[in-house]
Amino acid sequence: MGIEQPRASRHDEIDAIVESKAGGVTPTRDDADKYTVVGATSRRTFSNWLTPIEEHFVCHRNDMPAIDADSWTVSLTGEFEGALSMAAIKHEYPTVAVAHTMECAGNGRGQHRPETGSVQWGFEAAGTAFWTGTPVSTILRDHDVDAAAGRWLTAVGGDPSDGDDVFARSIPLSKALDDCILAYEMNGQPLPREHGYPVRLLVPGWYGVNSVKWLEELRVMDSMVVEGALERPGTHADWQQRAYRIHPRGTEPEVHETVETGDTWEQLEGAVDSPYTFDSNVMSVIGSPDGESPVARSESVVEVRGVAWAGDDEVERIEVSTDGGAQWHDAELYGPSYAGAWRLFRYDWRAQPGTHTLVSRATDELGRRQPARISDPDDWREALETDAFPWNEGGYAANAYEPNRVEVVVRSE
Ligand SMILES: Nc1nc2c(c(=O)[nH]1)N[C@H]1C(S)=C(S)[C@@H](COP(=O)(O)O)O[C@H]1N2
Ligand SMILES: [Mo]
Repeated sequence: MGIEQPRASRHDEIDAIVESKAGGVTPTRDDADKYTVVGATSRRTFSNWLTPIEEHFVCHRNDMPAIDADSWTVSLTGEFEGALSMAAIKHEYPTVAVAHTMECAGNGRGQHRPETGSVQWGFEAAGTAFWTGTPVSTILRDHDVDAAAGRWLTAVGGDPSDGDDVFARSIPLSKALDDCILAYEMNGQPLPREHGYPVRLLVPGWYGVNSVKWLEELRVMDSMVVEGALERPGTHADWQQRAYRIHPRGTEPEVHETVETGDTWEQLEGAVDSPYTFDSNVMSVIGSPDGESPVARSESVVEVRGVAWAGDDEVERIEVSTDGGAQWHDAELYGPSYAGAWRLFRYDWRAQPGTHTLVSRATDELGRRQPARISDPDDWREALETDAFPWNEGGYAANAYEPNRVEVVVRSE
């Protein structure tokens, strides 16, 4: 199967992206040699609300398609029919912009012990951008799609696989109607090729994998994508039903046609076995101080600054510890507040000379707090009750705070 094979061409692609992004991103380790993966070079990316394109991570599996936007169409299939040209997408519908914190579902995978294989991300696979495009809801209304409860929207990417797998992802139609867009600009620039030019689905607050790049087809169905669901050759359900599922070691996720909740954490708490990676789990990263160089004590009060997000839920509380998690202090959330995008936080730290371990932990509006660590592989069942995120075979959706700690040296002068 395609998604298991190494891909030699990825190195050239990564080099070109690193060059175009002027060093704001750095390749991430992928021993299996499959993915085009670059992440934020510096922790400082997480001390700003807006992530410049140059610092925004990239993640995909196949070679980027070379698309002629003038002749590109997005076909509408299943419960509706038609094809949208780029001109139609841009000019026949309202233009909106949404803020979205894109986080790879594999962010934090590299913190699993033992390692889980695949891309060893730390915390660098996250970024917040403004995405400009057309609301999916207006397109669906224009095509008289019956928004019956329980339906699904499947998005198919135009990236050519070196195997026979099709890159297809499904989201509940209710989410698509709520706030999803077909995005053709990122931070006011035409969508860069590596981010999905000329158009991608953008699913605010949900893990990056749901935001299908190089969008080629939108399909409305009564079920999410399963094998044989699409009218095209190849395997259809690898990316929805097999990869990007959260499950213990040695288990095969069961295929579901539908699930009752798109909330990843609710699934983890038992609503669905082998949860799907839909909305992002509550998470935070300190951006500054970055631990790269000592902090001068003469600054006396050091502002600890970072970002916190909770998928399409709100961040309610953010705490900072300067002693590795023994004592916690409430920090302040401030700055822009958009559904689906992270918040800035700050904490005034009266720093004493010495070496300190800084950590942050966020709690969302539903009372879910980042766990301290990732569990041992065999502790799947009791993980969440013991302040641990369940080690899972694919290394998905990890949001533990201890692995993201930063060691900061404070000089005495
Ligand atoms: N067509 C297509 N879309 C895709 C992917 C892909 O491999 N093919 N990768 C997904 C994954 S895993 C992530 S994390 C996001 C990353 O988006 P970015 O590269 O713009 O940051 O794109 C998603 N969309
Ligand atoms: Mo991803």
